[in-house]
Amino acid sequence: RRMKCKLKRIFTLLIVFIWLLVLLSYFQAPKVQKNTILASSTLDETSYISKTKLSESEDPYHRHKFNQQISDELDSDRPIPDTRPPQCLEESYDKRVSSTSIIITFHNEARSALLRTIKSVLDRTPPRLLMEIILVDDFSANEKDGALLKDLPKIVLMRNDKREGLIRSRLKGVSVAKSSILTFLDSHCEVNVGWIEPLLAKVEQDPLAIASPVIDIIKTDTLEYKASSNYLKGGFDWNMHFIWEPLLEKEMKEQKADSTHPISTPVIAGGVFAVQKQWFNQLGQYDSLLEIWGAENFEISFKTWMCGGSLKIIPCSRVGHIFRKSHPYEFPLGNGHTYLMNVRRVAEVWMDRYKRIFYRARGGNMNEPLPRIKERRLIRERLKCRPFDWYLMEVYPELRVPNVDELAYGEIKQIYKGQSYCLSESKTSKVLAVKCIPKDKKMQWVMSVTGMIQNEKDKCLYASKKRKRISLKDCDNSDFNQHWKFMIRERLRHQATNLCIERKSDGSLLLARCENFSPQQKWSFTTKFLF
Ligand code: LR7
Ligand code: MN
Repeated sequence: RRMKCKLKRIFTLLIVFIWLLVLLSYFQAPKVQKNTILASSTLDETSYISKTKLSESEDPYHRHKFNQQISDELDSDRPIPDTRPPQCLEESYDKRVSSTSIIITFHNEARSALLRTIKSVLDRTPPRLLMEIILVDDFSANEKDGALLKDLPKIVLMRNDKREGLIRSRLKGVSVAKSSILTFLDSHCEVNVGWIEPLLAKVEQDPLAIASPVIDIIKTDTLEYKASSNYLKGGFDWNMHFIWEPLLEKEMKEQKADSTHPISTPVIAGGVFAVQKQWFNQLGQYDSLLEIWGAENFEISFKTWMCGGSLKIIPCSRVGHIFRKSHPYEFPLGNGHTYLMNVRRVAEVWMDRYKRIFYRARGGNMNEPLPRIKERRLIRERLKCRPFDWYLMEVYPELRVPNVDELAYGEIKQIYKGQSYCLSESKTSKVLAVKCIPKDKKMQWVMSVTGMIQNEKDKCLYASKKRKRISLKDCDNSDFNQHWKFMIRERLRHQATNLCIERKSDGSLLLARCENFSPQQKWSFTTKFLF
């Protein structure tokens, strides 16, 4: 009996021991990876990011123009909200679509942001669709920003031995890409669930299409991931700045009926898109003499449409992008000069006589020679591309094409204590300064070279010498009370009285003595021509 008792005790001990072993091995086991391709990485993320962490007194926006503090604290594989329209979840894509080479160029990117971009791709791209991630380090100050990432799965790392800018860096990536489909990404993105399938499906089924996702917003200050509107497309103003355009009413209806439907866009934002390599090559890739940043999105957009292709925004594909208020890096030849030369190269090849509208808006030296521009024109001939006229009529009919006798047009806007006020015709046919509504018809004005300021209903801004109120009258060029002059420091002067338009706090407008620095007298047009 004693024997039996002893055996029982040994037996219990043994069970406890086994239990302990099981528990121990559970805690020691490596955490299960979400995506099997990540398992082979040897990167120590914490030390990678902490090597470039902010010093105590440093402004978190100083280096990257977004909140680096918060970026560094976020998990590299943080969850983000699925921002696709619900209808997208019912879509299915051909299982046979080809894989893609993803090209990411970067120059002095925040390590945490770059890593999150790559991890989001590895986490949310089916391995069979991901051939490789080509990282092109555009001569970042710290070589290790890129070098330490080279052991992550599927990475192909390249580095420039001098600063090339994003355009030549992307071309360098393209030159080694193994897949037949290229996908470009900025270095501070987070791709969302299901992002790649609809992009690849689109360019596979329509090889002359370029497919862009909806670009969601990762906020500058909080890095919160937010859905952006499903009802926008890309466009430009005559200063050749990229803008987001609301959809036309009939396009809106189409989207509301089927929220998975690709949206035709006159221009792509430029950073995130998929394209067949063969089509990209046929189109002459990018102009390799575009420097640093800018205008390559216009080049690829204009020629894609004009040479027989199309640009689509795919609402079921979502990619977040950190938006910043200014460039976080230097332009060796200056930001303004670089952008001007880039746009000129594109305008001289693709925009025909419409390039003059840009030149009138931009001013500056338009005579600096553009090397090797002839080669770029040959592409247009070889592909027998359509004229820019056609593009404006068929692809971007909502873009207003100004006349040569216009001095300025668009909204007449004043920014006062952070609030924007625009001149607008009121219900009782008066003019008031009210909160701006972009593209609102009542707020659109055209100023002619003779100084008349006219609205869409052919009424002109008027003031009488006696009553100092601003009102509207039928336009009459011989009425001197309808003549205005745009003065330095952006004041609008009434020619008959030499007084300036001033906004009162109730929104009414009066003529007052012109003051050099009165913010209530400062007005700007959306687009203003210099000659
Ligand atoms: O000299 C440089 N070398 C680089 O490698 C300058 C930049 N870069 C890299 C940079 O690290 C980044 O990864 O190039 C990428 C794009 O540069 P950004 O992020 O400064 O550009 P952006 O987001 O301000 O601007 C948009 O327009 C550009 C015009 O040249 C490019 O097309 C960007 O890709 C494009 N970004 C997007 O379309 C994302 C959506 C934003 C919008 C609208
Ligand atoms: Mn960017």
